[in-house]
Amino acid sequence: MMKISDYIVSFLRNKGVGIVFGYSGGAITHLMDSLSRSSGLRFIQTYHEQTAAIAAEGYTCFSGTLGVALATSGPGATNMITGIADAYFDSIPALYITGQVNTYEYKGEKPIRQQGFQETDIVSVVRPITKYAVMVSDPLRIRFELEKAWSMATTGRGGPVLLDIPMDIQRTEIDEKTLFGFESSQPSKSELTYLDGFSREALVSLVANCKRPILLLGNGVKLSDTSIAVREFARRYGLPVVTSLLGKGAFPENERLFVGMIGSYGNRCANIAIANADLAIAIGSRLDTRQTGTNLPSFVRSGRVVRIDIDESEINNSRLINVDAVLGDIKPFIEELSSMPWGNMHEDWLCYIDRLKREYDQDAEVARNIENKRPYQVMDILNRYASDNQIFTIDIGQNQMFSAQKIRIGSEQSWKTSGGLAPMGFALPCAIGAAFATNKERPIFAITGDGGLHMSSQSLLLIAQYDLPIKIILLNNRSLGMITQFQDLYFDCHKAGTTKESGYLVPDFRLLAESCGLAYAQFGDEDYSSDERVGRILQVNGPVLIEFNIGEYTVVSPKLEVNKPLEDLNPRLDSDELQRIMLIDRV
Ligand SMILES: Cc1ncc(C[n+]2csc(CCOP(=O)(O)OP(=O)(O)O)c2C)c(N)n1
Ligand SMILES: [Mg+2]
Repeated sequence: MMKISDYIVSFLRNKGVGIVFGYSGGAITHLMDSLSRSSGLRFIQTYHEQTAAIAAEGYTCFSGTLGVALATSGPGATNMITGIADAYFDSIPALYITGQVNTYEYKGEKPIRQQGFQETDIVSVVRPITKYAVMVSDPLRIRFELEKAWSMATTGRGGPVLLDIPMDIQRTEIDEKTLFGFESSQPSKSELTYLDGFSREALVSLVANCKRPILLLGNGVKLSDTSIAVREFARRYGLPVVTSLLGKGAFPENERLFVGMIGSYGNRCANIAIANADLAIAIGSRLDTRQTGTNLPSFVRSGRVVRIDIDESEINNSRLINVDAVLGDIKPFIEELSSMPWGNMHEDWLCYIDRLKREYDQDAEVARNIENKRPYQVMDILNRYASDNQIFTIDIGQNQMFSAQKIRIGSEQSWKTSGGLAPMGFALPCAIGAAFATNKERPIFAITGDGGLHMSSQSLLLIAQYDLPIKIILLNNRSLGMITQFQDLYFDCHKAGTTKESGYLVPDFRLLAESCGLAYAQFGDEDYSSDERVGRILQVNGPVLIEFNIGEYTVVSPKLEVNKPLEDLNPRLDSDELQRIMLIDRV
């Protein structure tokens, strides 16, 4: 006989999980007790359930197994929602376990709000943001539900799952031999399906006739672990590469073929390149508005977009009209593409890309359009001092876009940020998950703004407590910069809740760091263009919070305004200059 909470622990251990993140509470005490008595599985108390939920995502991305986070019923469970939603929108498998009141206390179908203390129907709450969520109210189903949840999280397009386990179920003694398992009814698909009249022959013809091909790499490339295959394919045929915000890192960004990140805050050279392409192969990217802009005809202006995606619903939701789609896994698609007649290296096109990069890469952009260069100079320093296997985790706001536009991810480095939900306070918990997943062996830069750091301040203690190899890079502009830039553009510079004058303050981060026993360094309001002192601190072992005062007025450039063509980013190029750099007519 075995207690169910012990059974759950042994299930997780057998799946290779080494760490469980979470926060205690009455309804989860049995599982916590089992965890703390187990060997080979460590519980990390995260000081906030949101930290646990996001750390689980970071753990998944760097561990090869699933991140697991647990919380008690009611407030513990609701505090995890932000992380769960984030995992859902960015397709990250993770297992969330919540405690629940005893089954005999649960209100069930009664038309009341609550019966047990801290009872909350978390399963109904998270249903739209999970791939699978269920309350385990029959002890005999525990094995089935664990296996089913694990399978749902990891097959097809990944995502979070939640098991809600009442206290009396956690403490039930069961005979393992009486438990039944889960058999996945979905056979894993390896064949490709060409959709809506598109065919392999049609793709061959596009490939054979294109003159300006480009690859657009999305999150799916990284999630499916196909970066290496995609890189080899791109190099073999000399195909230029752009990425989405989440696809960054799928291709080494210091190679000639890499053009940049596209989208609303894309590198100007990359947006112009994809506007001029005549064949864009979009791999594992859902082509959302932040990538294509809202002026859809400007996305691959006179050519076709061929997309491969694992999620048919995403394909059916396409807003672009020049798209052909293939449903299936990336690996066989790359194999198929590799066998097609790509012809010669497209040397004219590559020379054009070289020119775009020379004239419109982020260095050129900053030199030309940015007055306060400090945030971008910090990025230069990080590029200079990053280790070959550096992990970058990035928060939300201007700091995210400074990083995305300027950080150059090398072939063994990793980039992780949030795309769909984009919750402030993401970078530190994600870095914590990554640090535990990599056994503290890879150095991490966690880049954040003042607002995001304040929101995730519980993480500071955790980082110090476990001596995690995380350098927190704080870009402090004493404002919610991303929103002030929006207010400047659309509200006549009127600020509301985003600056000191409009009611937004920042704490003294030195005191905050010191109160957590975390090393701290500050760089004042100055030019960081060649700062070796920063480099020295970045190279010291162990965690540190490095605060950069970057001035209160910071601007991300370029930025695409609503309804503007993709290549016509703000600040806008003079129309003659823009037409001169375009290969095709803009009308
Ligand atoms: C939890 C949450 N609340 C609100 C927002 C909306 N939002 C997006 S960026 C931003 C400002 C971020 O400020 P800060 O962290 O200081 O970064 P900065 O833009 O100044 O670099 C806000 C409020 C959000 N993304 N997440
Ligand atoms: Mg800020």
